[in-house]
Amino acid sequence: MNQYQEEFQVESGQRKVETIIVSDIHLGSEVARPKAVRKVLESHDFNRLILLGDIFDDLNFNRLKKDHWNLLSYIRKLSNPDRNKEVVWVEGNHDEGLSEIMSLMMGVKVYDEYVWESNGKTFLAIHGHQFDKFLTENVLISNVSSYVYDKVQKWDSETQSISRFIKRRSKSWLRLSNKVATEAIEYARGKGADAVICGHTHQSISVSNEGVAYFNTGCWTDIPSNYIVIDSDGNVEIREESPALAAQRNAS
Ligand SMILES: [Mn+2]
Repeated sequence: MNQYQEEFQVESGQRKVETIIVSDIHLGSEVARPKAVRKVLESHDFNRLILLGDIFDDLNFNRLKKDHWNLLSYIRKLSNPDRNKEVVWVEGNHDEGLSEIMSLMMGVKVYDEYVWESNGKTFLAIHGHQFDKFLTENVLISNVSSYVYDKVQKWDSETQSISRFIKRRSKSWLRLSNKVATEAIEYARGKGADAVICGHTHQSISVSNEGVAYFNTGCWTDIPSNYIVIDSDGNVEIREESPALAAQRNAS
């Protein structure tokens, strides 16, 4: 069985997990992939959904297309108390200020950071821009560089090889990714957490340092996109969307 078949089998039946975490969907931007996000959510049976920030790209709701609203309405349905699912929104730097209004509209609780326990382990979810004050303003999220990156991603939408190359080779991106990891681990240690989960850097990685584990969800603007699942034993896994899903990129 090759990797494609394995992934496909997972997709064809719902996978049972305790928690699923997605971040950096950037609804409203040209490179958002709301249909793909919805498909991944639908392929899992979960008790808790954590939207780990930058679900929106900015405050301009006019940029939201039909598919973008569809994802929001799907999330609203998930948060219905009858569904018995906990839906948590952790604010990112792009959706700061928006989350409150969306929480009223969608019945989702909004947090700066969110702590929970699973199988005796303490988990902390925080978007990650808090560990990136200088770089946020000057490199990744600066209007010019994110505008340029956005355009490159759009133009490069067929393979995304150029965007991925830029991300892998960019020294500032690597610095950002490492800085957020290091500071998040220190912050989590101070809070007595065993594991910390961030988004923000768009780079899915996992590292650990002296008993504290760090995981980054990656993002939903690159192909293939990444997300995190945590099972009831507290095992954390960074997953990549299946090739079948990624192949539908043009449709989403
Ligand atoms: Mn961010």
